Amino acid sequence: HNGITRPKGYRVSWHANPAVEPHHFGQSHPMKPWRLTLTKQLVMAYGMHYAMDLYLTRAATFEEMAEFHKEDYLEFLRQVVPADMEAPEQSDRIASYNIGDDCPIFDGLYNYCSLYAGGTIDAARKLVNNQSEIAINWSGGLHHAKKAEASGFCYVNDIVLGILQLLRHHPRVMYIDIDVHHGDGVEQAFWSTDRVLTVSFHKYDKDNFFPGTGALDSTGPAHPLNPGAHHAINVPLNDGIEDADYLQLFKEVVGSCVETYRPGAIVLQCGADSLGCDRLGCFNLNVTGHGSCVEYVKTFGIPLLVVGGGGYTPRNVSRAWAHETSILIDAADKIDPNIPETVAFRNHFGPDYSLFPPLSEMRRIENKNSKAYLASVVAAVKEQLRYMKG
Ligand code: V1S
Ligand code: CA
Ligand code: ZN
Repeated sequence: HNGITRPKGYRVSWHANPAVEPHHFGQSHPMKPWRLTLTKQLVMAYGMHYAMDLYLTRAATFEEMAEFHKEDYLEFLRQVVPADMEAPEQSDRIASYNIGDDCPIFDGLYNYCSLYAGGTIDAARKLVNNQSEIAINWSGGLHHAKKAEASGFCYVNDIVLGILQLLRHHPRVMYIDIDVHHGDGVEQAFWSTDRVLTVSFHKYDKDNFFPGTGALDSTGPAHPLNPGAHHAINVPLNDGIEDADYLQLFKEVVGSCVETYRPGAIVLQCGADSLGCDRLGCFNLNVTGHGSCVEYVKTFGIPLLVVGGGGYTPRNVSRAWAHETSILIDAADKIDPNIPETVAFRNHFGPDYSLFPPLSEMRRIENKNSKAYLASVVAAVKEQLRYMKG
């Protein structure tokens, strides 16, 4: 391998189960668990696995998932099969759990959900037990799932389950979400507690972009009896934001939040659909710009749980998550930007075979975020943080 070794002074654990990877959402569905295979192949071709503790994750148990989800919903996920989509006697339940085109029933659905959830729960427990300072589960990050409802390709909310583990030891946990979509499921789960501060950066268009929530002034129900008031931070953005503006905004918002809130642990959702050229996204971030956010969060030296999320152009998802793995093990400077000859599925990375192709040049979307707009968002967040101090 290429000289990546361990002495870092902190431990990074990698939590994965290859049994997640072969699940299929269906022909035309954009979510491809196979992107995890591609990510792992890149990480291994660079030798990054030598610098982490590798854990084969178990499936979360029914009881573990029931710490957030309703039992009748989990029971449904456990027994439903694709043929039930045609069964008239099942149609009411299927509709009530929001199963459909976005969240289809596919073979092995419960296995898929319990494996990615088990990964995030295991990763959180590693941090809590002081056996790791940074724990990574790229198969997790499914931020839209609700207590008794699937949403936006998410069935079980592994992030909520991971945060619940962290809350057993840490009085305050901060959640940061750089997926292009609003992290509505996590926000809603902790809507009425001051023990979790949620911060989501996302494209916001109430009527034309999923899920249509996450406005700047949506900060938690402002009732005097709600301790969670002001503990949801939303950074709504328009199409086409570029690396430099995004990073500056990210540092100002996240920096002020960490300073004010002083979390004991941070959960970072690294949805890669905020990259340029994403099949569903509309931002212009490069792999380096996306990675700089991860690097900045790492500088706080606070126990860190890193999860995946969206990302619909698999070659770029795997580039971003491999690069971010190298940042987390402090080896980004030892990585050759030319993708190794030895990587499996190397054809996916042509014609450039670079870890950092200039995504924003390839399909540039007009930047609709003025400097004045971004400055006004930062000002509003800082004003919100003043309320939070109490
Ligand atoms: N944007 C988008 C999009 N595309 C699809 C889709 C396309 C083809 C299919 F065969 C199935 C689904 N669905 C959507 C969005 C959901 C985006 C979820 C993002 C998830 C995440 O990255 O944040 C985390 C993993 N759904 C919609 O826009 C809803 C509809 C309104 C339009 C699409 N149809 C299929 C359902 C209703
Ligand atoms: Ca987001
Ligand atoms: Zn997304």
